[in-house]
Amino acid sequence: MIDRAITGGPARSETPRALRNRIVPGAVTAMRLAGAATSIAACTLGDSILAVGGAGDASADETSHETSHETSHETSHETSHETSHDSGDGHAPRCDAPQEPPPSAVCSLVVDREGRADNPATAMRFVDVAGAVASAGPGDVICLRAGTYAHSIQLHRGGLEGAPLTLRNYPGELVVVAPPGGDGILIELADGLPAAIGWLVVRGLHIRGATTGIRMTDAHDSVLAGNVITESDRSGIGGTGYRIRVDANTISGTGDESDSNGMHGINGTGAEWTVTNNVLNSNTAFGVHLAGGEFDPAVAAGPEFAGAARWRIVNNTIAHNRNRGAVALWRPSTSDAQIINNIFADNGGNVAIEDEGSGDGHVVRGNIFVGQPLTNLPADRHTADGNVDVDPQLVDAGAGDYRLQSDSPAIDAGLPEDAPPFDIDGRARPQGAGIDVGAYEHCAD
Ligand SMILES: [Ca+2]
Repeated sequence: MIDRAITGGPARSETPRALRNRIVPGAVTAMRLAGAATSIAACTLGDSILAVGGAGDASADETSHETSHETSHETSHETSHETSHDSGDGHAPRCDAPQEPPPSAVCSLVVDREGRADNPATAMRFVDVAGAVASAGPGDVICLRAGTYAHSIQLHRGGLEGAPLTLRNYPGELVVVAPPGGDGILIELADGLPAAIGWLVVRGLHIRGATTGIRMTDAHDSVLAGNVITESDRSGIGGTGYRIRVDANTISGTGDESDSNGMHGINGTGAEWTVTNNVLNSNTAFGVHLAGGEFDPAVAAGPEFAGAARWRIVNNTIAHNRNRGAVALWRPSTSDAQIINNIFADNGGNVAIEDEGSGDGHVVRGNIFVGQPLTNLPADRHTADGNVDVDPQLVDAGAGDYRLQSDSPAIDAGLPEDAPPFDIDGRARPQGAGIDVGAYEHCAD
């Protein structure tokens, strides 16, 4: 519900558009609170900067250049970090991860249960998430203030192309979603109906102990970025979707170790997912499970929400998953996967990329793997080159630090085509002489 005491700002209808012109997309991982330094100013996030985050965030339907959460960085919205990091003097971009934009440039709705005094004057304030979702529309950005939200959150309405609806943490704040039961975030138009919902962004949330961390039913053109999902009973991210971009998330500790199936980092059905810059570690089953299936109009809103065709799995680090390998390709309708520039380290199962009766057309290139063979895909169903069996020299994987040591063979060893322009921390790629393999771009500074 709206806290009417604080809604004295601009008329509701003016807010989203006004903000849209100022919003800087992304900056996501900054929310990994840790590394965010002090360079907000350097990023000059002024009114001149981009067209909405939205545009960028909606980019799941766009091309490869915006595979990063910092998307934005797309084309016409240039002004972001690229500029600030490359100061125009021709030097390589600096190592600094980008800073967050100020909340006033991001949030059009704020959920604040405590009545803080520093909420942006232009944002409508709510005391519960459901109230904010019910009032939000295309182009809106709902920011949750710090704290633990001990309930599931359902996004039952979508955005529009170029004007997505965003649910995210208040910039710089730690937001934990920890339902006592049920999914953390549920993206679903209505219960029980095969209906599509689209143009949504979920960003910068920590989701702990949910059934599935983020679950979708027939979602399309949506972005899940910069979230930290731990100890889901089932998968970290799962469901049916089309043109879903899963970028710069950390998903770990899913499932019950006694069950080797169904408890994956990412478990998706539907076409054209882009999975980039994620760290998927210590989950019970696979890191990424491509769950193809046949289209049934009684249960899916369209054929694009069935099968698992044309996924791009690029620059992820998938390690220490317990009972299964890094990636599974399930059923004949899983076809034409591109699996490029990933690190697969010491996962369970027999092979890193497991064929489970998949279709053909898969491309496996430029990956580093250790601890098990790369794949059991038949030669006539995939092409492979540039994959190397070597220890990637991670900083301290046992302690959850999957960055690269300074002598890692993954440094500058990646293939530039299709690599996301930013890494999991929002740092520009490449640093140094080339693209690194895995989720992190090594920084010499
Ligand atoms: Ca590099």
